[in-house]
Amino acid sequence: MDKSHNLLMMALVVVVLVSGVSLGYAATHVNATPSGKAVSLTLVISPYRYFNNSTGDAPSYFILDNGLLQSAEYIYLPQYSTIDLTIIDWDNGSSNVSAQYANVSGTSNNQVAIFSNTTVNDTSMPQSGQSAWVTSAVNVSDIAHTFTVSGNGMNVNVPVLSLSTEQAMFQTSAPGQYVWVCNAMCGTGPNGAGGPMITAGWMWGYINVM
Ligand SMILES: [Cu+2]
Repeated sequence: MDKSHNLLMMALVVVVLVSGVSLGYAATHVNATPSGKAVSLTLVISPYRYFNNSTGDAPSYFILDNGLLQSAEYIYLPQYSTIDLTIIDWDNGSSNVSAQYANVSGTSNNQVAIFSNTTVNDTSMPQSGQSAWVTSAVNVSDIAHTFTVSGNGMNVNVPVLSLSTEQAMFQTSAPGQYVWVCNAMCGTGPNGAGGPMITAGWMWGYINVM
């Protein structure tokens, strides 16, 4: 191997190392991608998270990160960035929620794309090439949960229907700590406002914008 080949090899090794490191970093930290590129955030709602002895299982948000369900108590996102949000809801119930949360807000075009929901005239399994229902509002009685962020210039509301996968884009604003909540009364007690509704990492948590 002559000198130019050695140099070429070294350059290749450097490129592979650098891209490998950045890929790994981006995959494990949702806050790692520089602003300008959409950052993926996938949330999963499971109805079967053990809460305690008297409640048993209760619905809970999780972050899907690198193939693992992680606590959604803290969601880390980069400042002034486009977030490509996917919510996968395995919960088939619906919950009381005030009518304002039936409207989609703070996402691009104030819209959400809803796939494979059994209450939106789709009784079949999702199929390849099937288009989503893109909408700015849903029927309030179909809502199982919401993903709602409010305050300090970051106002997002995505109503989540039972057994659906939803996708929407939103923008983060300045660095700081924000709060996400589910406004549907999906918890315990007479109004459904207890248990997971008041427990961080279940139906509310923090968004740390870095
Ligand atoms: Cu909820």
